[in-house]
This record gives sequence, structure tokens and C-alpha cells, in this order.
Amino acid sequence: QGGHFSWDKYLKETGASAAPAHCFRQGATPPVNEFKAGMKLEAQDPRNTTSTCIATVVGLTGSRLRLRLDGSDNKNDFWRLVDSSEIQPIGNCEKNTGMLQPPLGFRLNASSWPMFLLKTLNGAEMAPARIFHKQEPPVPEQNSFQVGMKLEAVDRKNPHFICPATVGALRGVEVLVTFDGWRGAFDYYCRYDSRDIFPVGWCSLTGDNLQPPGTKAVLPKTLGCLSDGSEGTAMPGQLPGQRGRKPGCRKAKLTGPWGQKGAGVG
Ligand code: MLY
Repeated sequence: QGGHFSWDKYLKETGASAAPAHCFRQGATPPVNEFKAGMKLEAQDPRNTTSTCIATVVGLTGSRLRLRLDGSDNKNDFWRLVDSSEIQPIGNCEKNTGMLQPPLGFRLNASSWPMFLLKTLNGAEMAPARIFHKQEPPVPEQNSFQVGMKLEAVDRKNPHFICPATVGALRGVEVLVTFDGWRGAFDYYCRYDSRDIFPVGWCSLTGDNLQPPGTKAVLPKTLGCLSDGSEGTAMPGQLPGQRGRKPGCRKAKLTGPWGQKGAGVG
């Protein structure tokens, strides 16, 4: 899998540059993932971040874990980096005088939580403390992203996907993540120190499957649709407001050497 997407070729094709590693809150090398499917740990409930719940590792992808909260359904899985501070070994919550909570949408009566907790932990394989990472990477001092820089980013609507992306805009400490070859429905703003964005080459280091770009052409505003790179001045016979856009160019499909396997064009 992985299609045949090559950042090397793609960066040359697009004339773009990769956001430098120091822009990101990620380790110089991806954190080692020693977790195994079935292991249990403590995790913040993503839908109710003040509660700490029991989660089971239901899958592994690169440096990330696919987690499911015990007592929840299988429709609310979430992904966390192994060095996330939102996951802890079992026992951590109580050690800090907290109480383990049922997940939002606990499928049983709330009164059965204590018994459920007892049973879910009984005989469970608990992820050993030594495979957790001591801390998250340091926060870079400032937002040093620039518009146009390329990166790899989690598609938050389909968080199992990591995809090629471009910085579309900057807004203080925030970065607009736009997905290459998709028209904007998946774009989002995040803080520059978000753990959902990675430097170019991250997936190839972790063994994650980087999605190829979509096939929907979105042309840079500054270039319009003109191949000469100008913004387009009126051509003879053209009405005002119809500045040199080649007919049909909006619908242009990108067919690059990077293939299009994986995401599906759904
Ligand atoms: N075909 C699905 C998945 C789209 C994924 C887009 N990402 C990779 C930016 C859909 O259209 O929802």
C-alpha cells in the first residue's frame, strides 16, 4: 500500500518547499511504539476532556495508537501518538487522587460503572509504564510556519488518514491546514504546536501509510489558471470580469506521478 506517492517528485512538480522540522511540536525522530493490540491504559475522553477513562489499544499505526474507551461503542475510536500526555499507565489517575470515569455515552446504567470497571480491569493486559514516553516534545518558541509550506497532517474528519497538506493561511498562533487535491471540506485551523501535523517524511519514518493527494485541482489564487503565472489581464474580446481564465480549467483533474490509491475519491 501507500500508492507511489513520492514527496521528492511532488515537491519538484509543485515547486513547493517542506516546512522545516523546527516548526513542529514533534520529536526529531518519531517516538518508538512498543504497544500491542489489547493493552489497556488510561486516556482522556476526547469528548469530555476532563475525565480520565480506561482505553484499549485496538490498533497500531506508526507512532500512533487506535484507542477505544472501555464501556463505549466502536464508533468513537480515536488516535493518539504514543508520546501524547493524554495517555497514561493504569494507576496514574488514582495516584493523583483522581477517579476513573465512565466514557461519555457509557452503554450501561451509570450505577453499574464501579462493577464494570472492576471487571474490565480484571485479568487485563495493562500497558507497562516503561513503554510510555516521559514527556511530549517541547513547544517551539513561535509559529514559524509560512503560507505555502508542505507538511503531513491528520485528516480530522477521517483521523486514521495522514495526508499531504499545505499551509493555507496563518492567524496568530494558528495555521490553516489545507489538504492537497481536496477542495477545502477537510481544511482546519490548528495551533502551530498541534500534535496532528508532521514534517514531510514523517510517515515514511514511522511506517504509516501516507495518503496520496486527492485529484481535485485547486490552483493557487496568485496564479489563477494561467500557465504564465500572471494574474491575467483582459484579452481582446473579453468582457470585464472575465479575466483570462482558460475555459474549463476549474474542473481540471490532477493526475500526477504520485498515484491516487488509498483515500478513495468518495
Ligand atoms: N472519500 C471520503 C474520504 C475523503 C478523505 C479526504 N482526506 C484524505 C483529505 C470522503 O469524501 O469523505
